[in-house]
Amino acid sequence: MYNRRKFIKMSAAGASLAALSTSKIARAATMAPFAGVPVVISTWDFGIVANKEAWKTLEKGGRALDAVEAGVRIPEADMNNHTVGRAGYPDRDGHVSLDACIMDEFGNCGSVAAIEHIAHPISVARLVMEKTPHVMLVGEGATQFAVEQGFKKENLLTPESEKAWKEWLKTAKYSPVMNIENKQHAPGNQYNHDTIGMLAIDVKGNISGACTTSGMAFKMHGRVGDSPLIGAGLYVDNEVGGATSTGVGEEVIRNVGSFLVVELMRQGYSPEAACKEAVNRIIKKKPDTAKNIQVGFLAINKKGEYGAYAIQKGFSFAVCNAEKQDLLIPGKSFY
Ligand code: SD4
Repeated sequence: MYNRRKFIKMSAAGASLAALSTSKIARAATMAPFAGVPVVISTWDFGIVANKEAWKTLEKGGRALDAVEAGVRIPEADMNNHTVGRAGYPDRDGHVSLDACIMDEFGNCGSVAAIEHIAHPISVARLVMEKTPHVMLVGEGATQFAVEQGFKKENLLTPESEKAWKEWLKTAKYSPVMNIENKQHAPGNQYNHDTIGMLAIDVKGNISGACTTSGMAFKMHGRVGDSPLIGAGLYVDNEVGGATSTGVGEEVIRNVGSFLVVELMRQGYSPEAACKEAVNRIIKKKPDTAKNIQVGFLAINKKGEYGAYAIQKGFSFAVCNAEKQDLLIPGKSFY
C-alpha cells in the first residue's frame, strides 16, 4: 500500500507536491464517504496534479465541464507520461493514436477515437460535442476536424516513445496484458497503461467528466478501447452521478462499465459498492481472464460521495476539494 512519502517520491510531479496538502492517505474502503462540493476526483497518481488544475476552475465557481477539460490536459501534455496524450506510446505500426471523451451535466457528450497528430484529444472531443451534431469522430476524420478547428497537426512520436516501440518490435509480442500494478512505473515496462478519467462537481452541483488515453501500447492499428466510448469509459447523469474506468478496455466495453456503475448508484448503491459490483460482473463472466488483468472504476454521486474499486491491487485515485488533495487506494477484489 502507498504511504505518503512513497507517493510523493513516485509522482511525476513530486517536487510540486510538497506544496500540496496530502493530508491523508487512506483506503477508500474504510473511510466515510465525503459529502460536499465542489470536488474533483481522478484516476491514478497523476490525478493529483490534474485535479489541482481542475480545482483552479472549481474554486472560482467555474463549471465542472471546464474544470475536467483543463484538468486532463495536464497529463495529456506531460512528456513523461506515455499513457495519455502527446507522449503516448504508439500502436504496433508506430502511429500515436489517441482516444478521449467528455460529458456534461446536460447529457451532452463528445468523443474522438484513434485520432492522430493532435496533442489534446479531450479538447477536440469537447468541440465535437459543442460544434457538431455528432457524438464521435474517428481516425482521419477526427484529425481533419481538429485541424479545421485550429488545432496544430504535430508529430507526436517522441524519441523516447520511438525507442520503446523499436525495442518492442524486436519481439513484437502482441500481449495486451495491462496494469499489473506491481510492474507499473518500472523502467522499461512498456505495457504501462494508465488512462486519466476525471469527474467533477461544481458549486452549482453540476457534474461533468472527461477521459483520455493513448490506450494499449503497441496495440493493433485502429484498436479502440473503452476510454472514448460514452457508457464504457465514462458516463455522467446529472441526477445521479458519474463514473469512469481504467484498465483493459475490452472488458469494460463488454460490460458497459461506467453506465452500469451510474445505474447502480441510481438504484441506491454507494459509489464504491457500485464500482465493486461492476468489477464483480467482469470477474464473474470471465474469471480466468480477470486473474491477469486490471480494471478499475471510479465514481461520484450527486452528494459528492465518491468511491472506487479495482480487480487488482495497485489502483489509486486522487481527490481534491477545498480541504484536501489526497491520493487514495480503493478497495480491490481478492484475486
Ligand atoms: C484502454 N482503458 O485503451 C484503456 C487503457 C487504460 O489504464 O485505461 N489503462 O483500454
